[in-house]
Amino acid sequence: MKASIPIIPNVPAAVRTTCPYCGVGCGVKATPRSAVDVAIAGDEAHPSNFGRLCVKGSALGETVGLEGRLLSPKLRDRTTGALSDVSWDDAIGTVASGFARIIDEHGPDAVALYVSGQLLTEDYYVANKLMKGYIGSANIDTNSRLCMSSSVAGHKRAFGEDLVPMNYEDLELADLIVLVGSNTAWCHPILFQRIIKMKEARPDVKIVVIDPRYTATCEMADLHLPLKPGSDVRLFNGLLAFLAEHGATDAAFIDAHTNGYDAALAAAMPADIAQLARDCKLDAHDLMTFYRLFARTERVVTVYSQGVNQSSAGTDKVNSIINCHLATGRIGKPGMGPFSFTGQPNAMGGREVGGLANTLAAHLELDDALHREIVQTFWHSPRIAQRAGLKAVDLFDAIEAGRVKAVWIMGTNPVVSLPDGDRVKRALAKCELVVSSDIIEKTDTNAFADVLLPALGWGEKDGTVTNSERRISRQRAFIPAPGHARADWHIICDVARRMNFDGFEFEGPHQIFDEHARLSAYRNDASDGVPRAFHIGGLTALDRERYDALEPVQWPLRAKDETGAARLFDTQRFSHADGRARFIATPPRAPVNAPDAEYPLVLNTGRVRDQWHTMTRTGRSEKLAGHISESFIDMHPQDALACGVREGELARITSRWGSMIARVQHGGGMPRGSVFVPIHWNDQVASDARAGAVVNPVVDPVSGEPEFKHTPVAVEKFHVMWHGFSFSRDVPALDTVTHWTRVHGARFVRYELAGRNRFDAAHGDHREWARAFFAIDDPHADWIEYEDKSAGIYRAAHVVNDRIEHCIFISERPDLPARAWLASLFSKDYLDDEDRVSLLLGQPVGKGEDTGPTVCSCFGVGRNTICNAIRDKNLKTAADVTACVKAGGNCGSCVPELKKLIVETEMARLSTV
Ligand SMILES: Nc1nc2c(c(=O)[nH]1)N[C@H]1C(S)=C(S)[C@@H](COP(=O)(O)OP(=O)(O)OC[C@H]3O[C@@H](n4cnc5c(=O)[nH]c(N)nc54)[C@H](O)[C@@H]3O)O[C@H]1N2
Ligand SMILES: Nc1nc2c(c(=O)[nH]1)N[C@H]1C(S)=C(S)[C@@H](COP(=O)(O)OP(=O)(O)OC[C@H]3O[C@@H](n4cnc5c(=O)[nH]c(N)nc54)[C@H](O)[C@@H]3O)O[C@H]1N2
Ligand code: SF4
Ligand SMILES: [Mo]
Repeated sequence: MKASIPIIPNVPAAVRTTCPYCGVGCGVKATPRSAVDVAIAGDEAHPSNFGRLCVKGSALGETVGLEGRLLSPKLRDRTTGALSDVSWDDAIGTVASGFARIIDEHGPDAVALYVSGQLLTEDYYVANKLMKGYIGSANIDTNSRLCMSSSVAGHKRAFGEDLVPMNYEDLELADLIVLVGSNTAWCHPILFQRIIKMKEARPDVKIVVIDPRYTATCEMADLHLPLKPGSDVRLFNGLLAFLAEHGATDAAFIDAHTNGYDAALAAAMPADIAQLARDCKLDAHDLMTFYRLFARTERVVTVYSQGVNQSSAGTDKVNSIINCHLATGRIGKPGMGPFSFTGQPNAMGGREVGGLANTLAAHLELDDALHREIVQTFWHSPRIAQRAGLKAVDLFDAIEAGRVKAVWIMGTNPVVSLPDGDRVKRALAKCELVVSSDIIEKTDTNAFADVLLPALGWGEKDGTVTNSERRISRQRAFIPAPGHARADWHIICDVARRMNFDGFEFEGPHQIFDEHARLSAYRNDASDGVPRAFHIGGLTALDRERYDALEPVQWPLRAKDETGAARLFDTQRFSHADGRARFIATPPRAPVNAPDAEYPLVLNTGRVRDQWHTMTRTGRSEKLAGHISESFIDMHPQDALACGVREGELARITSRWGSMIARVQHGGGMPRGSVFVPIHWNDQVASDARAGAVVNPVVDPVSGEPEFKHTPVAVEKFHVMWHGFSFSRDVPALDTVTHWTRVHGARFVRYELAGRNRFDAAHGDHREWARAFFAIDDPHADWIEYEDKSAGIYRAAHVVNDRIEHCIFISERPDLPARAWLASLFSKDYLDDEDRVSLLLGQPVGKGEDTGPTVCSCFGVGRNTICNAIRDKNLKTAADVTACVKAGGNCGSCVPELKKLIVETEMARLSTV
């Protein structure tokens, strides 16, 4: 019988807050049991998720610990490179005087802020105010440039303002959902589940996925169009021409509410369908099926994400999609419209405050004198930036060229996330003053910082975020501020005040939010200002208490008695001065860099299910590490053959800009000619796996968004003589290892290892090498060891007082044993005889079969367990699998993978009968 859990008196109440990861913006209930132990549940009352959380959200409790946190301000000694703790006073003084000196000597454009869609709206608002209204430069850009800027530019061209007209409910009201360049199943999991649920209730609803890869999202699709990378504009131009030709357009809507239709149609060039299909590398029949479906279905939602935005034709891709909705008048009504899914939790909030280098604040524009006058008058600021600042990629070029001499980076990790990442390193190394506000001390970017400022993290800070459907939600603090960390808005205001700027006397985020809300309403009409849809006048004058109690609410919300608009454009009035939307002519362009003989493959980069960006938070969860624990290069088996690499081996991927190393795999549904690499692994967690180092720095000419999905590359075998892995309680000495990846465990750290030289020759006495590797002093330690020199196998476990402390497995072949049972030994207080025999044999004895890599992270169910159950119990549906082995029964993120395993197991069965 299990021991009963002691009941803690005065259990604290759950705090209702918002998930800090994706733009779905799910409500979370957090119940702190101690400063580092928090129970997490979905908030049933939140209208984005109604109580559900995906696997990353569910694992939030594992990421609030203080390990690795930056807890006090630090300055770097430039000669020794050493960091030392300093007081806040010194740190703020160093930043303020450094910025002031450079501004004095070189003008305001010699300094810059590089901020993030993960800042809260209040942080973002004051950063933008400081730069544009007080320093007087627009050199503030954000990682949203890498993320949604093509959508911003596309919306502004079409609608006259950056507006997402939609509502999540529209996904449930649609009869056709087109997902373009969006791996919704992995990147917006809760919206994907809402779509699945709806499809279960209404099986006639059709789902079309347009993505070169066969992703987890495709498991639910009626039709997958694996288009040639970069050919989306052709595909949607073809659709526009088809709609026109087949009388499926809404002439009355086009006449009354739009401009530019004829020019857009002419540029769409009614193409010969067979030729069009060849240009998009699609089956002509499939293409026609999609066109007919779109033409005949009134309620269509077209969702788009990074396969659209992150392209040298990103803005045109966006407009080619919007053109089809305008042509059919399918916008502003329930269940239809173009829907840009935002990536980061506060991508939208950043756009509201105008955090991009070419926008102002409150949806006002930098390049218009009246707009500038409105903002400057409202701020009473000494100056206002007169022209657009440098966009992210240009900004780092200017840093490298020495034109920008000081940069303050907040809440983003550009060494990992910008394209041509090695150039970003060179730029930061040359920069006179690099300041970084982060929650984590050791990041690839912080390695270049002169000043480190400790920010409060999720759970510790207060403010608001806006999700993909314009819904503003509160993030609320539920654990005390650790160490000397301060809220981002607080740090920014401290620096601004030290620079002698007024206008930064805020007592709390509620006052900043109030100013932001008042600016949205200020001169927001044609009489003495500029009318704009972004208006949250109804949220002004909230005192701390009412701000704290703010319920999730959608904008616009012009007056206090309003409830917020579910949908925009319901009056068919757009934000251009004449009230009409614009068709934009989008003549197709090929991606800037095409594959050639030297770099014959196209590199596509993106996300995996259980990691968030540069892994500073999700990388700390053992549960999340189980799904995919190493970076990989996904490619078609025939391409692999042509490159001389095999599944499971290490390969190097090289472009004209840089290279990285990862393990080859075939499971990701890659078409011929493309390879896919995840964006997450970086120098903190792997020796050489930064995808950004390989990516070309080409940008979209309108939005400045990088072409992350299309870099010509070559793949070659990365020769190693041995493979291995180690488990230890501390970080081992990695200098004798050629390639490594760190995998986080709650009670251990695991390294996947590989070496270039023959293990025997290079490492002499194996025990001595292992002792040095783990820095074990005790020469009389208890070792369990096995060695087979002829087969190049070495296994050793170091045991202290019967407890395992370290172990290492080396082999000349990549046929190493499963890791899960070894990990479980690190939770034991002593090893029994069976464990010791298992360690010697290199496989678990009497422990049952290896469960395989984790598929269901919530219940820790492995692939082998699932496949065995499918085969032995003849399971046919994901629900059968859940009933049998629990997988998929909590957050549901793995349901698409369960479906895939059912098909694969059935195929394997058929091939053996
Ligand atoms: N698990 C997880 N979820 C996340 C994040 C995370 O880090 N991890 N990050 C969040 C953020 S900030 C963002 S921006 C979103 C991104 O969410 P998504 O955009 O869904 O994610 P990506 O994996 O970047 O890319 C989407 C798809 O675009 C496809 N693609 C590549 N080239 C083309 C093309 O030319 N045309 C088309 N049609 N498709 C193409 C890729 O194959 C890929 O499957 O995810 C958010 N959610
Ligand atoms: N190759 C390739 N590159 C890409 C993409 C791609 O698809 N392919 N996608 C791009 C996209 S869409 C995005 S959004 C970016 C994301 O890229 P980044 O923004 O660089 O990635 P994150 O890991 O989210 O970085 C957030 C940083 O902020 C810190 N942090 C967390 N909370 C706080 C806080 O409250 N305050 C402060 N000050 N810091 C905090 C974290 O520790 C971390 O260092 O990557 C882009 N880069
Ligand atoms: S879908 Fe997942 S990651 Fe995105 S907000 Fe919801 S719980 Fe967080
Ligand atoms: Mo993003």
